[in-house]
Amino acid sequence: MAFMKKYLLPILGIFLAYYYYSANEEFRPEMLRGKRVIVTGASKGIGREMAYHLARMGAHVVVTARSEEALKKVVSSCLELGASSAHYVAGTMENMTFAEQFVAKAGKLMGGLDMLILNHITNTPLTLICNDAHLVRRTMEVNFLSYVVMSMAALPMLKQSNGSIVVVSSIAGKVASPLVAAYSASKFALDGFFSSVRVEYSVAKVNVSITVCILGLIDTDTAMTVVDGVFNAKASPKEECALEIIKGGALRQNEVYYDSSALTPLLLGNPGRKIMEFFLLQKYNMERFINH
Ligand code: NAP
Ligand code: 4JX
Repeated sequence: MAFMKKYLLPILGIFLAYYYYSANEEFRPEMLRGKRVIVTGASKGIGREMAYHLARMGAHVVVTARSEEALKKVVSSCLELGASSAHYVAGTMENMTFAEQFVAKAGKLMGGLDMLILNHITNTPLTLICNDAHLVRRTMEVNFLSYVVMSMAALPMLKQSNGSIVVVSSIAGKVASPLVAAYSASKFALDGFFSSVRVEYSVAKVNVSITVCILGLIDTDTAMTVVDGVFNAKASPKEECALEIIKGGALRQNEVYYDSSALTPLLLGNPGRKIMEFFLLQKYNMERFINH
């Protein structure tokens, strides 16, 4: 009890105060004006809505996905909406060489990079796990490994601009989720990788923010088709969801929660994890790995 009073309560207070004040910073759409932004998985759904918001805010955008025809339409709508510039590069994120070269191409098209929004996923059915290890491999490669490859390729440009990496994840990347085991694994992997890298950047004073976005069910055409008759709950609107992701990235927040239930950020915020991360970091001799 005395331990709780002396240590745990003050630490909890500090964390709560930190979150209260960091959440109160104001977002202004002008923050994105003239910024150079990549959006993956932008031929439809949340990715396309993010491209449209960014266009209205006057950003430069490069979008990617596999369907060239859909991307052409997204680019022309972005130009109509007010984008400073808009380009597309079509290709599949199953191919890591494409993922790497895409970032370089996008950087050339925009003359640098301020924000990398990683959003694409491979097609995901709702199904019990079976002996299809190929689906698990493809899911890990497209949903996780290509994100790693792209963030590595983008890092030199992001360091130069003090930019941001935004990773679109899911409640399925925080809690057990039946019928989407491989998808859930890929989203947990994103949390593990990008949360660890965030700590490294903060110790090494790399001024590149990493925002992981934890989304509940969103009303995209894909999601509504896949969950039809299997999962009955309210889906949140993709337009607002897209805006919340951009806001979180622009404000350099560590995490964004967007769900129909206001309880979700409270239940998944996990102060215990943050406290453990803080204390464990004190035990590492990170100095050995930092170039001065
Ligand atoms: P969506 O509408 O199905 O869009 C997926 C995008 O990824 C499309 O642009 C698709 O375009 C692209 N894509 C698919 N396979 C690809 C591949 N092999 N290589 C490159 N691009 C590929 O998805 P969404 O519902 O908007 O979801 C977007 C993000 O939000 C995902 O990260 C998802 O996990 C997350 N999320 C969604 C929900 C939800 O309920 N919708 C909930 C939580 C989290 P092409 O087919 O043209 O390639
Ligand atoms: C069913 C359900 C219920 C997700 C987050 C989620 C994705 C998955 C599975 C959606 C797009 C899709 C196909 C809840 N959540 C979710 N799903 N919370 O990330 N779902 C479906 C639906 C990939 O492509 C509460």
